[in-house]
Amino acid sequence: MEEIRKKRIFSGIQPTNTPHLGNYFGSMINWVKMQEEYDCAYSIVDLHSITVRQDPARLRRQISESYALLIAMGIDPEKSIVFVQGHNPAHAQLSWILSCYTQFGELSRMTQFKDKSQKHADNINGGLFTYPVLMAADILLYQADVVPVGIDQKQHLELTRNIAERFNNLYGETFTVPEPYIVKSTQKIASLADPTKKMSKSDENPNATVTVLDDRDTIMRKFKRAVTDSGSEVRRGEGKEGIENLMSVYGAVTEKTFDEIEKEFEGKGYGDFKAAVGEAVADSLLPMQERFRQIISDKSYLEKCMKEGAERAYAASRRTLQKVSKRVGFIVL
Ligand code: ATP
Ligand code: LTN
Repeated sequence: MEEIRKKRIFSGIQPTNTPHLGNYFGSMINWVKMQEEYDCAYSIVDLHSITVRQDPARLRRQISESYALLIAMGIDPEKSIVFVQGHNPAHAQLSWILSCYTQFGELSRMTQFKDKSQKHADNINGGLFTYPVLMAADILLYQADVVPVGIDQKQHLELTRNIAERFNNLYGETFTVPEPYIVKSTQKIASLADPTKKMSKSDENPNATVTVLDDRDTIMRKFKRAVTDSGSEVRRGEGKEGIENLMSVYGAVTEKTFDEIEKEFEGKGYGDFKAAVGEAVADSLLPMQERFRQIISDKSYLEKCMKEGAERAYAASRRTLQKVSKRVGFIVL
């Protein structure tokens, strides 16, 4: 009997800084859960990160730390393919090919490009512009069915689908057309300093983000200072984006619904609620932080995992690259 192929999951994170609660609850927590049912591949996307200037020594450290964090979060490197994007040259190769099947106009419409070129006006480089094509290559190389991400990546996923469909129409079925997997309640965790903005790794205000490696005191202090409205009731509503954001975080940690949270904090003020969110977050991150410290201090284990991950990633993507190369008319040796 033919074995039924498990669905393939692919996702990535940039090693630009320590992951924050937005990355964790918006996306990475689903990476861990999905391992049970699917064939997963997860990548530290170092090539993407240099679209913004990085300090080399710091970037190297961030790549190792991000990789160690994935394992500490519960991603099993024996079960899933965990690798550093730059360790598999097929990503850059497929990206070049796909860039010839992506229109200038399509890339000009990408909001992340527009945002980042405003933010880094002195360095609007070609990589920043073609960033989404590399992301499409990441996903399509592994024939991914589903891509768990936050809402900010939805537009890039749509472009990926368009590129895949265009290529398939021109050359016959080559790529699986992927679906995004976005969990509504945590699709956009907001900055603690400005609830109208998303929590972002590149935010310069340290009080805007809680990273998954922050200690308990820091977490408590940041939640205490989180910007909310001048009211006092813990509930959703117009002008209460700050409180709603904290409710999303609390809900993600405790698996409680908004209704349950409103009931739990009836008659209590923002101070009590913020302290409860801080405690719950700190408690939930503690086991991961302990595992992280063990893994990051074991350099040979990390290197072994990275090497095996790179080999498995290459093996899993080789056929797609060969197929694409043949279809466009290259000679494959
Ligand atoms: P940067 O600020 O450097 O662009 P980032 O904080 O957006 O980084 P990424 O590495 O680009 O982080 O994203 C990793 C994953 O986390 C993606 O799936 C992204 O959609 C998700 N994500 C990022 N920020 C948030 C957020 N505030 N809420 C929910 N998901 C998020
Ligand atoms: N572009 C994403 C990171 C990323 C990604 C991917 C996510 C690069 N390649 C492939 C999912 C699948 C970001 O900026 N958050």
